[in-house]
Amino acid sequence: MSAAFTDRVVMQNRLFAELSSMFGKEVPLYDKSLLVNQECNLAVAALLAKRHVGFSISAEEIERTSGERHGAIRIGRPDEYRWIGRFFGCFAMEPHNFYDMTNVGAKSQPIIATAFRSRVHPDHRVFTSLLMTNYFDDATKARIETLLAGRQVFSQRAKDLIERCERQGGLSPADAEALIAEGVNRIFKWTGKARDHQLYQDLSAAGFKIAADIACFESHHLNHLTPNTLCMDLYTAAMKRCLGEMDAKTFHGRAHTALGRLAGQADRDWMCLHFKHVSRDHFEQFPAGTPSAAEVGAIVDRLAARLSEADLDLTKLNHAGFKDFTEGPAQDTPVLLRQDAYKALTEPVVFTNPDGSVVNTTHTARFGEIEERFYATTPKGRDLYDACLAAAEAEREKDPGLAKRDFAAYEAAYAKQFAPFPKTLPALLEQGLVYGRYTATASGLAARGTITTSDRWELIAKGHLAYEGLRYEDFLPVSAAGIFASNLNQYGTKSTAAEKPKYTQSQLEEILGRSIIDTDAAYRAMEEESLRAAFAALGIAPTAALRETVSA
Ligand code: OOG
Ligand code: NI
Repeated sequence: MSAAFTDRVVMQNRLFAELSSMFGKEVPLYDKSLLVNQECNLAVAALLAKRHVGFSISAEEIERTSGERHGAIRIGRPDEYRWIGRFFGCFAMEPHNFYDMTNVGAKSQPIIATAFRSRVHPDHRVFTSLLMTNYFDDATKARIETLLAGRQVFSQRAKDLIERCERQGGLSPADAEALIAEGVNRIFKWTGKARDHQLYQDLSAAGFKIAADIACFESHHLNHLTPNTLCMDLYTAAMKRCLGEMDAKTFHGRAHTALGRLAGQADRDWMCLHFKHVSRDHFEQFPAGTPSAAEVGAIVDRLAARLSEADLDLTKLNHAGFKDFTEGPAQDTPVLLRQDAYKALTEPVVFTNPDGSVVNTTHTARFGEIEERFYATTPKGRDLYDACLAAAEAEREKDPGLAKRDFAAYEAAYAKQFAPFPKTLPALLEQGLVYGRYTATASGLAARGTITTSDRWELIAKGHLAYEGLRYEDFLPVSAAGIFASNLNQYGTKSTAAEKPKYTQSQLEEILGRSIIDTDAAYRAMEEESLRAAFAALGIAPTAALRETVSA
């Protein structure tokens, strides 16, 4: 019976492919940004071929690795939120982590959220916000809720398909396509139609553009889709160049710096992190090389020439420029994730008012993000990250214009605050700052019975144990807040309720009707499980060894 059902991961890939094509049609700049990303990733691949002599990656793999990693939607009503959770459940995407955006200091928004993704080896995720109407004074709350009460984002057909999937344990290929079509043609579709212009204006004027974006529209329109870059600094420079914000000489300098740094950073650990679908054994085949300055220069020249072709002249497309700086860790610190974006576009919208009158106006919400993912931190690593980030942001606040005026100085000042972090995977693992996955090697298995140590690092040094870093698959609330702030062109908001409510994970779980997965525990379990299995394979007594070895 179950053989007749479409594999949920296949469904997930199909959903994202359809969303990408929908969003590309809706937003021409997005489609072009995908192309710019692909060209940058090709340039990175050319560099990697020099760094790992003989390494190559097919055009198809480049396209796959340049594809969408996440999207974001914003929901208005709790009952809609539960339907969305059930919708993603059909695609094996489950809620991971609770993000309280009402509680990120000056950048706060009236939002709580979770992200839907697969548990293991996730390729895609959707950051899903819920507007908290009790963040507002009673009168505003009532206006928002009244307007939201009148909309029907999920069709009866979509609900039937979700219920069928839950009942049967899967969907037939035809039903799976039908559910994807519901997503693309209705649930996540941009309609350009909105309601109640007065409420929209009042919310926007009070600083609650995000609430206006949620309350006044007819669908959970996709707010952004985020492809994956292999080199954040190269991509951001390329986009600024194509958007007309950076001259040719500056681009050359930036691209050269970015690729030169990458040549230093892109060891085998980096390769495993960035090409998750390729095994470490594959990379072991290629001897390490050192790309010369001339070789890097040639790659930059080729990319620069490609970017200056007419089809990548983005200056004439509707755009609002690129963000001034990248969110997340400094470029030399491979933890968590780095994110950047072109800013939200101003797009035409038609409002229909309660009295039937029509207003033709514009709305600014949809933007174009990019991400690069690194290692998942342990609580100790996360605390260090939070401290470094706070220091780096405080440094930035002292001279907010520096990034635009003197980018190299800005970068150096930012990186300085992340100096406490080691920059390589073995050092990060050894200090217990990131999570790893361990496997017994062939020579370790051959030595079974003669192994006397249970020390992880000794086993690695002897070649008995291999390691890799776990990639961070989740989100960062402070980065998200920075992206909200930049795109809304508004800093944070303050609650206008008589007393600012407290929001909890269990509240969101109640809305979803299920528990939210705590990803720290999940990463930890993956690390422990890998060690347990590796030690068992090596014939090392697991309990005593694990007690000593697993990072606390
Ligand atoms: C969501 C912002 C959060 C991210 O990458 O951190 C996010 C939104 O703008 O609705 O997508
Ligand atoms: Ni995002």
